[in-house]
Amino acid sequence: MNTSDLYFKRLKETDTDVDLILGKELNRQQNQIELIASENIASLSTLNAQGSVMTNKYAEGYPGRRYYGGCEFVDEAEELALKRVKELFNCKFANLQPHSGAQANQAVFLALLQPHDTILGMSLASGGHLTHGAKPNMSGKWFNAIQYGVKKDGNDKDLIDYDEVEELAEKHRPKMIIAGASAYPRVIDWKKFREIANKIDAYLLVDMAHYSGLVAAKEYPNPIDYSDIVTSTTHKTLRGARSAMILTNNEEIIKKINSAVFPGLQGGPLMHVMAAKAVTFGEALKPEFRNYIKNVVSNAKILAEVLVERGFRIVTGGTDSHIVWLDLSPKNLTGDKAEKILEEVGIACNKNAIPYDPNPPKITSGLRFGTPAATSRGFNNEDFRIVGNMIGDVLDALLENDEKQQMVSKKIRESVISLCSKYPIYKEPY
Ligand code: DSN
Repeated sequence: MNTSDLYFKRLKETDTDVDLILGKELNRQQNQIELIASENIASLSTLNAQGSVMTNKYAEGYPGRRYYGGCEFVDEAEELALKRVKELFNCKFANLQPHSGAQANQAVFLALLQPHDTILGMSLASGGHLTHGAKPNMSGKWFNAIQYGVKKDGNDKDLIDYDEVEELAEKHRPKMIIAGASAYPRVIDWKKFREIANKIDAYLLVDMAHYSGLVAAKEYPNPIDYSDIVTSTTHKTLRGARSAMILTNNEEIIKKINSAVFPGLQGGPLMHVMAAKAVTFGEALKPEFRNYIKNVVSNAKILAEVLVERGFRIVTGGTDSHIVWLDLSPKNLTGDKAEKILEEVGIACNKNAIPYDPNPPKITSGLRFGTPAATSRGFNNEDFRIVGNMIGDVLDALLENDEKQQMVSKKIRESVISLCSKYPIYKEPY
């Protein structure tokens, strides 16, 4: 494939440096198997909208209430995106202006909390997210952040410890409980979280960033009826524009959220991204999206199955989603080494701590895999069986001598390129 032909002709003519960099990135995406659970491949229509004339427009404010003239068409884009997202997630109100998931969560904090309030979220070490109260993040610095985790052993090993959530909630009486995660592959019991929040009269924020595509496809429970606020990115399983959203059914809360997003936290919304989000939601409303998500989940189940056959342990024992959380400790391997060797053969993933990991976060004993991106380009169950065995071969070779290891890596690199060539990430220029 001549990669630079896939870019706008003008860029190729006017800035060969950037065109070259973009071409290299396209080649990387084409020739690597992308297993980073938070990444996906946006459609050409999304890329068109996100690279459109709406990048030129300032539109501080909300549709019909802007601080600039000339907003009639960006208003149309935002209204359309709002209409579609409400239909998709069956909710009454939405704010689509946050630029990222972290900013969406910050806007919720600004709207509903005061500095030093107590919040209760899942710890990073148990598969939670940085913005749910981790120490280095604003959520952990500005609030009294208490963290819950997963069970250490027993039949429920690795599953969210709802008893602990309840005990911590009753002890610390947080103003907000946060549910949602970054590595947790199982269905989260939103109703249980609601019951706990009700006991102490706390807000319940659900950050469904990882699961929102599955929710849209009705393959994962919709948290909207159980939570006060739902946040999400729009580019993970939802496969769309790189951005975020806030949803609620509560009119008083949306008023506070709207003021918190603008003028509280942000200035001009990115209206080209708004147009692209309208495209994203339109695509997710189509029946084909549901089939896509079913394939994402069944591919993840196959990947987990093969990795177990190859002697690894899967954290939580399996998956209900797009995530496969691998425990490397049965083979005495570490996440940093495994991530690096997989990248060398063209398989992209990320090292990830496992619950109660004895290794520090920069090393870890685990890897996180996800199936959304490879499924978008067409990988099926059989392909994921092959991918699982490739991972097994490469990681097993780490236990062999250098010569054997290099031989296996070379062979797998060739197989990765050959598999990738069957599935172009974009089939036509944009
Ligand atoms: N960085 C994202 C992830 O990989 O899950 C979450 O923000």
